[in-house]
Amino acid sequence: MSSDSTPEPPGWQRPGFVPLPDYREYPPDEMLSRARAFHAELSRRRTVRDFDPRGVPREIIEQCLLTAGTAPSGAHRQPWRFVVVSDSDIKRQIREAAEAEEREFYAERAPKEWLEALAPLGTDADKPFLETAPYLIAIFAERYGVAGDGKHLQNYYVTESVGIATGMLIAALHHAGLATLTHTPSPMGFLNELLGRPKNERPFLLLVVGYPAADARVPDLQRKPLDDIAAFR
Ligand code: IYR
Repeated sequence: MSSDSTPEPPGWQRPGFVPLPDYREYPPDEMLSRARAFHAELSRRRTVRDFDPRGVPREIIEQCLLTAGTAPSGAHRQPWRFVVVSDSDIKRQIREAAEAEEREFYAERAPKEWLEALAPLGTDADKPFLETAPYLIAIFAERYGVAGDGKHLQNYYVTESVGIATGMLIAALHHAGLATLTHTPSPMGFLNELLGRPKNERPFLLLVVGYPAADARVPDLQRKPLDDIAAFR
């Protein structure tokens, strides 16, 4: 590409086209049983707030991150960045910073209506799981890329792309047999500082990952039936 054209990410090469690799078509009855089995599998996922301190082999996390990285993204810019924290010092610092924000949230910032909406979940400003769980995955959204010559490179549909990748990560971790908690201390700019991330990366959420505590309890929630979440026209 000539130098006056739009900047491209380092190492970027315009891809050629190839025949769709490895698509698998199943007979409709098999599709239905696969769809049912996948729903049954993901139905068992519950957000957990009490974690066991047992460690989890890093390779499992790496595999799940590779799955997250298969998400579609705007212009295939893959604007997700995952920072996996297992170091207990860094976890403690994250807990301290998150709890400072949360104390303000629960005591001052949160409107009454929001606190009422949260009441059934039993959450409060104490976040011991940020130290108990073996892994915190800080997910960042790369707002723009930086080309080799330092020029900013526009990313597209960043929030959508990172949201999709995060959903796939949660599904992958669940499928592997791990529990997760999507935690969104707000604001969470402290993550850039503690994890040394550049300013083109916006903290998206903090995923807490590990085994559930043996005595973990979860609210007895119901999921909306199909008619409430979907329409066919
Ligand atoms: N970030 C706070 C509050 C909170 C907000 C929502 I929306 C939740 O679904 C759960 C918690 C906290 O983590 O406690």
